[in-house]
Amino acid sequence: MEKSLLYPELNEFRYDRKLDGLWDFKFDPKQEGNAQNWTTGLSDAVKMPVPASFNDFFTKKEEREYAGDFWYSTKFFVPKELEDKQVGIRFGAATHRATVYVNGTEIRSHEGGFLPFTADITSVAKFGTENIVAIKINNELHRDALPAGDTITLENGSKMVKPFFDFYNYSGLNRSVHLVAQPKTSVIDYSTTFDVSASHATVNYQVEIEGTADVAVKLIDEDGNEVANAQGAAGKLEVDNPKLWNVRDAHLYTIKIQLLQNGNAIDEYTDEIGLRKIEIKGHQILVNGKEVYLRGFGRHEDSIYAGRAFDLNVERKDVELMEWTGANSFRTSHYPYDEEAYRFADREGFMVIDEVPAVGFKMAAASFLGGLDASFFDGDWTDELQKKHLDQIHDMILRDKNHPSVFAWSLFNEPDTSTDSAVPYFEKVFEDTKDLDPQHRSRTFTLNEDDTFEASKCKQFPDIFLLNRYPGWYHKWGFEISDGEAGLRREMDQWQNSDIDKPMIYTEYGADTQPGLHKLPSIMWSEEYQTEVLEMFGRVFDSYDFIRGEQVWNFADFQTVEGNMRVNGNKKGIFTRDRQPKAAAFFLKNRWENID
Ligand code: CKU
Repeated sequence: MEKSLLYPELNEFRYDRKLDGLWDFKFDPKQEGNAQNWTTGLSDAVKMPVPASFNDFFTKKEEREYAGDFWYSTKFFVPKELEDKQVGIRFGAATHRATVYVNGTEIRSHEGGFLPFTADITSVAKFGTENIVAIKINNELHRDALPAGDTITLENGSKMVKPFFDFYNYSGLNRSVHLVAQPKTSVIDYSTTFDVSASHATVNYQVEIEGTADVAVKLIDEDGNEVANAQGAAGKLEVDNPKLWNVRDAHLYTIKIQLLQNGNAIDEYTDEIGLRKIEIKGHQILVNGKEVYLRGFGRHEDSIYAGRAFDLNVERKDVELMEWTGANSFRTSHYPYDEEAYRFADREGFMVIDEVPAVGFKMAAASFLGGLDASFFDGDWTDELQKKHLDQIHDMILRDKNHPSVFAWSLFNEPDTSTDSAVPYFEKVFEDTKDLDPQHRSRTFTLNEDDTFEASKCKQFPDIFLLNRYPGWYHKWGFEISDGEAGLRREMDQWQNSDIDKPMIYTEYGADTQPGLHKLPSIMWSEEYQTEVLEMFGRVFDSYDFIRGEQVWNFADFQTVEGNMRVNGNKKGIFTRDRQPKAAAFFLKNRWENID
């Protein structure tokens, strides 16, 4: 559980410098790194770009598929000016667990491959000279860890991961590494809530400080004008005629938090926030009192060469393509994304469902990928898993709570909710997380195909229903699709006739499609068939008023484990892995541009 996850910032009081570039890299299959002092640097290392997943750079299969410990190391310079500050190295993501050493001293460990953490190096840093950081990472999968899976040992001694989920276990330093410094008395966190009307907005803020200082807060509009200010660690900023953050029509304000001692500024932190009111009223999702219907995608952080590495170029292209289709939303399936993705979404006015990496909590999903058949929540690993799960929900909310784009927290993807053993686990997760977000956004999770209206024991928990459904693909496929539609309508009728008065968003539906495969009449895997599946779902969505959004699976083709269900990855992309449109992209664009 982190205390502070503010995004790094460079200003008069704070320091931020990326340590990205080519680092030394070495596998440690015999776990000899510590004994051989790899903590002070790696000999016989290969060069590895940061940020990147190591996997796809290699040509040897045992290297690409490597599971176990591996190390990165680099030298870095710490300027003398930082001597009186709190100095740290902030890792955006180390997948999945890591221990950091600086100048040979162990600093800290962290588990959770999709969230940042900072190693405080104040006491070991050498100022005005070169330092060395080494990080030992482990990418194994286990049932008591997020995302869930197994790690097996083959007869030849190689370890291998068996994910219970459908995305490749891309590993390494997947996001930027920053050398950061801030004053010893400094802002470590802040949060905001809003009271909003057309003519006035109140921003209620709260600032957390390390140490003691006076606090002054300013709100600045996009033209650089100060529109409100207040004093104190908690207070209100009053804004007349605010420019509200609206869906696909974003306006941002800069919040500037200043710490003072004896009237002198000693720290400053600025961030961009959006003033908006999100409400869930019956079946409706309202933003600033206006009904919103979500159109968009489940996505992955996935691209060629660097795997799961965050790449601003890829993100820029994805945003362009999402906007071209007329999308207004996406889900960060199946893990929290790089902070830059949310900053971009804030700016562009996307509605984001932010998902924790609680994926693979279902044995049937594992069995689909070649495995097992039992209820996940009957296992003896759930206590340990739940601790990590709660920890990562905490950190995701701490990190992302000030983004106007984030409108809901997805606390699981497709857990097995069909047995009573799931209920106590869900009760605790929902109870323990209810006050983490000062804005009290909706908390939810996606319901798998098997977790129908009748079967799911956990329908009482989410504030919004997220449904993943695959008629037309995993069942009732091809010429049987008309029965698939009939079955889907029967299920939707049950939801409609129930007294559950909440919105429903389809967060997955789709069909694997080989780009360039055309067939008349259609056949599964052809571009024509993908469009027919989406047309079928569109007809169903348009028939039920409680369905308040559609996020197709998936934005782009992405890499998965190899297996007899996948041809070089999951091909349900509306775009190819290199971001070119399949025929379905034009269908969706036409549909979404005509939905209000
Ligand atoms: C998607 C069994 C359904 C699993 N669901 C989750 C997602 O991660 C997968 O990629 C379906 C699919 O295409 O199978």
